[in-house]
Amino acid sequence: MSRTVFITGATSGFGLAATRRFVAAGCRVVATGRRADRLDALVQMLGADKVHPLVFDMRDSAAMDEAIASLPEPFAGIDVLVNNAGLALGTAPANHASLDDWKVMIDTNITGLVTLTHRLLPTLVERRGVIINVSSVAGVYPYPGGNVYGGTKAFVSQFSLNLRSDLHGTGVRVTTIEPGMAETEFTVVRTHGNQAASDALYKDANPMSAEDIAEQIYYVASLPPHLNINRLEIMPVTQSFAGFQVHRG
Ligand code: NDP
Ligand code: 8X3
Repeated sequence: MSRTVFITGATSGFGLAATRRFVAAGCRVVATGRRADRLDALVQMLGADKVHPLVFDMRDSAAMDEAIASLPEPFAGIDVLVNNAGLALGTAPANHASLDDWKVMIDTNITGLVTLTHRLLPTLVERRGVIINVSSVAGVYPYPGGNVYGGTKAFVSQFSLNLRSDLHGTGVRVTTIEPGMAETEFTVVRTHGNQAASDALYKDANPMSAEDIAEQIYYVASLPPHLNINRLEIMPVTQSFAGFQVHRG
């Protein structure tokens, strides 16, 4: 597969693993994130002809525009957009949560994602491309402390379905990937840097790995052009559902 894939959040977790997976399959990757040193290391590892780094914050639309405008050939012709950059902040119930945390999640997971999608849609339509949006089971199933994070991911899932409707007839494919528990830097970020809490969460849980999700992203992107997976929900075997809660008294 020789296509150009634009992957947001390529400095860690799913995005990093997906970058490696697509390059292994012969693709070029535009790899984005805020941590320039990590993107530089990716370029060193995989080659400047394979990976083009773009350093920008998803919440800064001017920086995003400038970065996209700077893309050299052949990285400018985007065939696949993987909207992966995102985060959860906090696990407190809504009445104790930080409003600042909520705004960062909304600005990154929603506003950043739709801004980038809007910017790249003309190219994606022209090239009959693929859009893969990384949502979450948290956008499908409620859980205590999921409040705004789950809300942002519900937005991502519904936005994806609506994109499919609007892009009807263009040949552009749109898929939402909705992962459950996967061990990345996600929980360290969610807990504002608490590595011990992250280790405790995943200990003996046999969670999914970044590579597990990268493989699904690659699978979706490499389907024959007449097939569209609308949503792909995936969990580790060790994770399932708990029931409703009832408060008495
Ligand atoms: P990581 O924390 O390992 O990676 C997150 C990536 O997003 C990093 O590359 C980070 O780059 C980037 N990112 C975050 N905020 C910004 C920003 N403001 N601007 C630019 N880039 C940003 O987590 P995951 O790999 O697990 O998460 C990837 C996606 O998967 C997220 O959308 C997450 O919500 C989702 N997800 C994760 C699950 C899990 O259990 N791990 C399950 C379901 C969904 P940098 O910090 O360098 O900017
Ligand atoms: C992250 C998955 O289950 O931790 O999106 O909310 S979960």
